[in-house]
Amino acid sequence: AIPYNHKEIEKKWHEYWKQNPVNVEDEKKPKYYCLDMFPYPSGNGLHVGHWRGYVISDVWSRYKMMKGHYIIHPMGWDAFGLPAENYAIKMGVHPAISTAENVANIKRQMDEIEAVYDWDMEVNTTDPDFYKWTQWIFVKMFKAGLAYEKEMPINWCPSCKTGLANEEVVNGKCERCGEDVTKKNLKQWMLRITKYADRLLSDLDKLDWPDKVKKMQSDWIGKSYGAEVDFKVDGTDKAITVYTTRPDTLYGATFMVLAPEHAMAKELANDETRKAVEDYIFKASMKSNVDRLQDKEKTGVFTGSYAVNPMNGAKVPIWLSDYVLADYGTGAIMCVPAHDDRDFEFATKFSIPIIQVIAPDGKENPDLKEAYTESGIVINSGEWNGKDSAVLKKEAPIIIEEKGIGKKTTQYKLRDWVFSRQRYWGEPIPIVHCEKCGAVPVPEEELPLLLPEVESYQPTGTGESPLADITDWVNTTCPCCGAPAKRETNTMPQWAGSSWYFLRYVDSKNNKELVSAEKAKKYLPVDMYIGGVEHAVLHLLYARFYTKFLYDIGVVDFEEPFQKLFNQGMITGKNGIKMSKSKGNVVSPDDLVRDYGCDSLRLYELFVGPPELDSEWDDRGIDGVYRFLNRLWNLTMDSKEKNVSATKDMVKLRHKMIYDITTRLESFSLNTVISGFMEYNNKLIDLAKKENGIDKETLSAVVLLLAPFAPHFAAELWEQLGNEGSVFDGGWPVYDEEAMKDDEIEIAVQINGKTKAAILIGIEEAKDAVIAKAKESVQDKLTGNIVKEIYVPGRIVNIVMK
Ligand code: ANZ
Ligand code: ZN
Repeated sequence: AIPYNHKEIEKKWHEYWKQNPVNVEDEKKPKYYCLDMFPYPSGNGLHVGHWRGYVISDVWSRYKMMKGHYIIHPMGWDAFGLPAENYAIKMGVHPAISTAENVANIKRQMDEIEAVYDWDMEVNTTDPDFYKWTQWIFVKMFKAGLAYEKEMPINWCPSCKTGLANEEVVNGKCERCGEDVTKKNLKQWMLRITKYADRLLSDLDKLDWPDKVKKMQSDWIGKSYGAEVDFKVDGTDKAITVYTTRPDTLYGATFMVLAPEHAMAKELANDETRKAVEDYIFKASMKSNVDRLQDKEKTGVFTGSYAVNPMNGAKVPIWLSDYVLADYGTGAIMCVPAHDDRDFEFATKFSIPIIQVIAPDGKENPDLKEAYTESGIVINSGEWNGKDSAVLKKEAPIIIEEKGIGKKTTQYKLRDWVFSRQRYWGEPIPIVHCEKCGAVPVPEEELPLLLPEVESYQPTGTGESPLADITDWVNTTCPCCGAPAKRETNTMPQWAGSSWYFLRYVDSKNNKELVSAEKAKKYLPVDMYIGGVEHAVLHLLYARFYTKFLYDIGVVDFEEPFQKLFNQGMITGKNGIKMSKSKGNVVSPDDLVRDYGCDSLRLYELFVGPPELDSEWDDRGIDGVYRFLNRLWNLTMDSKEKNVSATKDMVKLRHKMIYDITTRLESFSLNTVISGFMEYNNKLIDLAKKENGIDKETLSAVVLLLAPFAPHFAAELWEQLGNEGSVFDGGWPVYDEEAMKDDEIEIAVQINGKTKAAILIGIEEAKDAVIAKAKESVQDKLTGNIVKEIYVPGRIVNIVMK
């Protein structure tokens, strides 16, 4: 028989499928949209880690295709952003040129994966025909009041020389380069994502996503209930409003703290405290939010003023401290040191009284060593004494509202999205600044507003984008009144294009609309989205926000872009170290494809470990899957010549295999699918030895099941077995539960409760016959008087002897 020759077979089918695509649209077929997170076209090309996600999504697409769907499976390029710009700065090559080169190279590498991408749908976020619509969405948001300008201290990366969104600051460091993030006061374009906070939170319930990711999003949105309470400033007619989630502790408020940026901070100072107060405010302005929250030792300054606790009239000192953030709640808090850790620390350091108002047993602890943050019985709180604090926590906001000293509130952690970047390689923000008309959007029919050519891409570091130097471009006229005006010179963040690209694939050449209503209805939304978990908050939150906005303005008729989400784990080098060029541990797929073939590499990408977990790459492991393909090949070719008919055992094995592979695949346990193939292959080989071969129908079933995983191999064997048409039109095999059933089972034979033997019985065999068989199997041990014979059907026979 002919040996398995991966080179010839893969070449043959690769060329054949170029002419005869397997995934063709058919009005009768339901669509299934399986999306990969599109890559950034970096100059380093693809390594075996990148292959993993693409193989997983291709296997899933081909499986759905064989189940009768027309597959939307597109690919494109997320090509704006810092790496291309940094490369341009270093090499003096325009980012558009290096990007195009990288795209061509990666596309060639992707061709090796043999994924069923529809390249007619391809998009590139830096293509003016694409970013025209990125800008259009911004203009629509501006008109809807969702894009606005605001001067405020924002996160600033001194190394990337640009402002960052809160989502891009991870543990106080720049998500991109790892540099410590500082603050800079800049006029920014902001997107009012907070207006969508409630919908972004409640719609998570509709999604078939990993719980971990949903939790990350809901934590980030961070909805909490509480109250705003007004404290009068003693000796004035002014009040300071605090935000609290613990109004049940109001009687325990022994001081108040304002953020140093609070509007009233300075006026609370008196001649004695003024100098210290102003110094403190200045120092705080130099720190980032994360530093402020993580600082070990609390700092603060007493303003010299007092506030009046509205519940009991007590006068409490007003302090400033940077552990209170200006842009959360009201920027002012009432402090309850007995029940809040930070307040406890602060009160201890500055010798402020601590009053306990909740106790687990209702008894005050005169020697409190730390804050008690649990619920309990209310004490030291006038008319509230004796209540359950958990109940009071819910009642207090209503009581506060009735007393007219405040109101109940809902609060979110989510902040508006800082949307401008002071960098070159991004979509220009389509706004013109006119002295008379203010910020005016570029008319929709004039989009795209092209990114002009520049001499120098270098970020200026001053907070202005390199575009600011191109006077010809900057100077324009106001679309509104015609007077001389200036263009906005900031660009959009890298996330702008990726927030909506998945909508464009299905109508990528439409120059009149972002996507036609007809195509949107027919092909969208995405049924399955596959990519890395690192995007859990950033990209996935932004994309959900954009989709909801486009729903609101009638572009699409669904509110959630991605029905199902799968996050694959990373492929790492030895010892779990991330694969990267700088670590020198990158494994290139090219040699492996040459030596073992695309099919073997696809199988090994899945076999290497559970797809949702990080897995260590070991080149030697690919041998195992290669050997498996060879053995299956030889079995098929041998059996084909012998042409045996199916025995009962073959039929049973066939249905068990279909059942096992399908259920494992459905639950995304892709590594156990591959090990399952290997186990069944061994069983088939054993059976073939006994029966002189395996029947064609069973072998064809193996080939069908294997087709999504090893497409060339399966297509070739499908043909070799003499089947008609394409293996991908063969339909997904179905199992018959009756045919799977074993007709014999093994049960234990016990004497006085101790197992002595095992016997095979028919599943429907009668009790008497089973007991007779059992006795026969232990005949030599039946030396006494049998007093009882017990049969637990399908399990054991127990013979009781005296
Ligand atoms: C009194 C109190 C007593 C509080 C107590 C907590 C425990 P979340 O759940 O995160 O919303 N807080 C309010 N605004 C703040 C700001 N701008 N910066 C720093 N802290 C602020 O937390 C809300 C709680 O955090 C509020 O409830 C407030 O302290 C504090 F035993 O008020 B609490
Ligand atoms: Zn104007």
